[in-house]
Amino acid sequence: MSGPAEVRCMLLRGGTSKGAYFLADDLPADPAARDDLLLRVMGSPDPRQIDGLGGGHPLTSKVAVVSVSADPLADVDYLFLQVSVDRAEVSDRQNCGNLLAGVGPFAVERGLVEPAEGRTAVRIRMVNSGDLAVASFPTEGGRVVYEGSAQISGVPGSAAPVVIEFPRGSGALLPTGHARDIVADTPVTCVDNGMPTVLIAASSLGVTGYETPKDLEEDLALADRLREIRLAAGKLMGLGDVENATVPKLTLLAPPRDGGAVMTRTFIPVRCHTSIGVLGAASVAAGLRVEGGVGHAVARPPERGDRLRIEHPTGFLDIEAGVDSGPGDALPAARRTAVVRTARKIFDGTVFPRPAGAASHF
Ligand code: NQM
Repeated sequence: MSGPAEVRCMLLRGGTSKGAYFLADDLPADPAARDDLLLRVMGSPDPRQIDGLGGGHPLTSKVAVVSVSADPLADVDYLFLQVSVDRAEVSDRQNCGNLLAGVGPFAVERGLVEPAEGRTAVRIRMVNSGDLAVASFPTEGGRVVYEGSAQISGVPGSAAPVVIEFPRGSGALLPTGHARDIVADTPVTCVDNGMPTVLIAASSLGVTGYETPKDLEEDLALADRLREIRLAAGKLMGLGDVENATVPKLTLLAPPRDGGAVMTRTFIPVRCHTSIGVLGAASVAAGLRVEGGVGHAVARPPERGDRLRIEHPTGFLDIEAGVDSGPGDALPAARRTAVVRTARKIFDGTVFPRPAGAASHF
């Protein structure tokens, strides 16, 4: 499959991820041709992605495709694509709330959205799920302001805050219809507040939940158990066969250590996240509020208000996630979610993909 020999591309850090951002018009319209091109742009499949833009980890092997939206409720459409590092696979089966932080700035940079003086709000339709988000960030003199004093764990220094709000999503908060299920002999809560996630008490897997991501990744017995849980939970959640899918994520829960509501270790779904995804955190936060869920015995969410702090391997993520418990036996539903992220333009230019048909040894 051949494609363009060069493509206009912007690299941005979005939250705790880094990705290549494209205008949809700059990529092939045919999804198979587009995905083939993106694999060659990122340097996949190769554990080091040495011949492309990817950084050798799922968190740095991401793509955002942005276009003007036909939806009257949105300014732009954002399609997220996870480019596998060591397999020739590109997946559109999940959203990414971290790359989402760069979508508004990118839309202004490319002239899709007119910036306001002071602050610009961009309404974004997340094509992967059909859900909406509104991102607002500082703009001055027609330009995006990236410098600022907001700090997020997992990113050195500070930058301008990008405030992201998610109205109530279209899907069910509890996709299995239960607050708790037993999957592969393990109690779990399957939750989806923007990211299908399986919550598991770390103690029920024989780990503390305070281990480093590296130590957890090296625990092969744990990896087998998590795989078994993921495959079974995926079916129960209506996701079908998730053997090669990037969802559901699995989040191990432990009591908080630093004044937050809960400590987490999240598998995405094989590598262990160095922090936590935005929508992953939204799902954890909502899941902790579910009466009878596995989080109840482990977490200490504040009694009042929607805001809570999720601890993770490199710090914490503060998030507001409201859940309505629903009358009688009705299942709880997510109300609104909001989070602060930062983003930064790293380069803007032309990327030269590896030629089509070049053999890979991996
Ligand atoms: O949950 C990683 C990330 C993500 C996804 C992953 C994300 C989110 O941290 O919204 O952003 O879960 O694969 O970028």
